[in-house]
Amino acid sequence: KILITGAGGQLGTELTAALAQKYGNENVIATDINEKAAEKYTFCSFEVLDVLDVDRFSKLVEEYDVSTVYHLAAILSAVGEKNPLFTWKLNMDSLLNVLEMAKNGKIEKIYWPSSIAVFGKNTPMDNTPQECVMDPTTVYGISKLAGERWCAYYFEKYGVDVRSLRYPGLIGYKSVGGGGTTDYAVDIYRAAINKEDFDCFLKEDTYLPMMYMPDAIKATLQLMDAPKEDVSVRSSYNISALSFSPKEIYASLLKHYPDFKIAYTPDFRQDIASTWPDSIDDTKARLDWNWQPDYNLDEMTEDILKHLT
Ligand code: VAH
Repeated sequence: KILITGAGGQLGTELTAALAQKYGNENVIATDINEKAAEKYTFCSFEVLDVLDVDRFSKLVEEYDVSTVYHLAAILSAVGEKNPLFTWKLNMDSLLNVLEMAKNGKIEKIYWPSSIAVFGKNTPMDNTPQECVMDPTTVYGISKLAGERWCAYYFEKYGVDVRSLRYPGLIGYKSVGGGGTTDYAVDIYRAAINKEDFDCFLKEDTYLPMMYMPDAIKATLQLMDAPKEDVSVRSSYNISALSFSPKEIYASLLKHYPDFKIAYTPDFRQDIASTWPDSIDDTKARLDWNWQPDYNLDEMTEDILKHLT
């Protein structure tokens, strides 16, 4: 059985549905700290879970006979800056708890998302390599980088089968962003469709690596399906699909909504975005488990508009 934490979040909403479809509704347990997330889970089991509650977490794992945990619960980059110490505690303690459960033989396999937020000011910005200088500036980024090292440590020392991707900004239409620096690219579609003007919190020329949610789901399932011996990276894989600026996503929407208007009012999130790469080199993922994205920017826009209108 598969247990997902943070199942009410932007990624959790879509990944849980995909896992239920692939492995059967009866084999999936969605959990979230927010009981309102239960509304999304009429098709599978749902449990309220605070990932810092170690006792309840291991009880659920036992009760449901869980073998795989997708540990998605985390505080993201922008909101994390409002409460740095708690962000560190939540992101780190919860991961270590899951890794310990695997080390102690309670679960067999872990998926844990990392992020391009592990990179920083001294990281090469274009085609950022798998291995390079990593000097994150946000607590979220620091926790993801430390988390990556813990994952590699538990794999090397204890043979824990933990797998991870450094997601770029994820864009989907089925769920809303959770307080990240890349959320503008999710919100801009709703504004265009609702015929509202859009105020962007990043400058027009801020390039960031991004990915359409179906590609993120595909990559995650592919990595988790890969034979153990093919997974050569046990910290976290660089993974790439798109790279665009607010100006370019706006241009992509203008083709469908010629009257759509945008203004740029950069705030503290601009400072975060400025330290992240423009584009990512994901050669390792392509070589190890045949990663290849399906959507470019215009295809993503067309698909989102088709579903939302
Ligand atoms: C954030 N969307 O902005 C997340 C992500 C690519 C960064 O991890 O915090």
